[in-house]
Amino acid sequence: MAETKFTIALAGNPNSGKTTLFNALTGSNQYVGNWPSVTEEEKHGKLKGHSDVTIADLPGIYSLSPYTLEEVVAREYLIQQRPDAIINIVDGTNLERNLYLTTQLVEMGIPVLVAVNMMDIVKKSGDEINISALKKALDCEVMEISALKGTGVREAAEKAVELAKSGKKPIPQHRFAGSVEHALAHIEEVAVHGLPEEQQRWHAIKLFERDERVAKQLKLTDEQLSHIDGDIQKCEDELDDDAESIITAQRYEYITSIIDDCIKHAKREALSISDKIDRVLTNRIAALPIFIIIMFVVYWIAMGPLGSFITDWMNDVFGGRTVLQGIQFR
Ligand code: BGO
Repeated sequence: MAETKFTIALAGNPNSGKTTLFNALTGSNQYVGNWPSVTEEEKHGKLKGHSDVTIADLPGIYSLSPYTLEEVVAREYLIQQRPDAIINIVDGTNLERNLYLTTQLVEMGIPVLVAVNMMDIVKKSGDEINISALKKALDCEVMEISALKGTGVREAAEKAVELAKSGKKPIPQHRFAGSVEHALAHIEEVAVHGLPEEQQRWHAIKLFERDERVAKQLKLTDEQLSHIDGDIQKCEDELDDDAESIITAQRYEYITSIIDDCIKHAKREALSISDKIDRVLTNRIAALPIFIIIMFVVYWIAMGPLGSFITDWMNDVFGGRTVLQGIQFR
């Protein structure tokens, strides 16, 4: 009997450490080609110790919108090929930016393991990432790794294999604000109810964002399109923004709440003396009174007995009188 094959896609932002992780997972066991119809490099490799598991290295991307070649290639692969699991590598030193892609990947109905990379740097800085809180907030597996040092990589790979082989099709749990959910529910009913349940939400969100590629792929009728447009328009009027911006803003609100709950930043080094002085002198309320006091002290010194003494001394020592007389005789 032929062995069942599994595929795990590796997705992440540029510079998140994807290449380093791909090399650590596959060793020299890789082959390189081009993605269909484009010259974008396609890399695959067998997972070390698992001859039945292939790792597909997707292009580095920030989101799954249809605007760049890399994003189109990555999302077409995820929609059409539907890998058995996704390892989403995120840069732990820059979680806020990296989680934007994560929130979209977990909507695809494919099991996701978030590998929080660069943990060697995070730990050195004293910051703390609460992995179990992150797991709960994202509703997917989360593990910490350092692709460069090799720590946690094997454990993360084994967990991803377990997810891939489980055959589970996760139903996305995160919800947007009420009026968006209302529109999404209508869109699901009108346009995507024929798709497998776990794929409906991602497609409905893309249709809400007026993603033309997805509308074309689903071969929607004019009647369906105008029905959907009515739902989107209603929501846009209510929230006074365009649909794509509504989704983006609400994703960032969600990410901000995750960051607040899951990251504890270390107290940064004590301020230097000059920083402390700057803080007082440039304080919004205290700065003007301090300036007036300093000017008064300068005036008092210049005009009082101390001022006269200093002026006399300057004249005697540096010949001020001679200089002044010289000027008068000219
Ligand atoms: C350079 N920890 C640390 N400290 N660094 C890591 C880790 C980690 O866990 N993982 C990756 N890096 P890519 P993409 C570099 O190349 O895999 C580093 O774009 C340098 N190069 O070593 O390329 C990794 O594929 C000179 O750093 O990411 C690499 O996703 C000086 O993160 C960078 C400093 O990794 C990006 C770093 C000439």
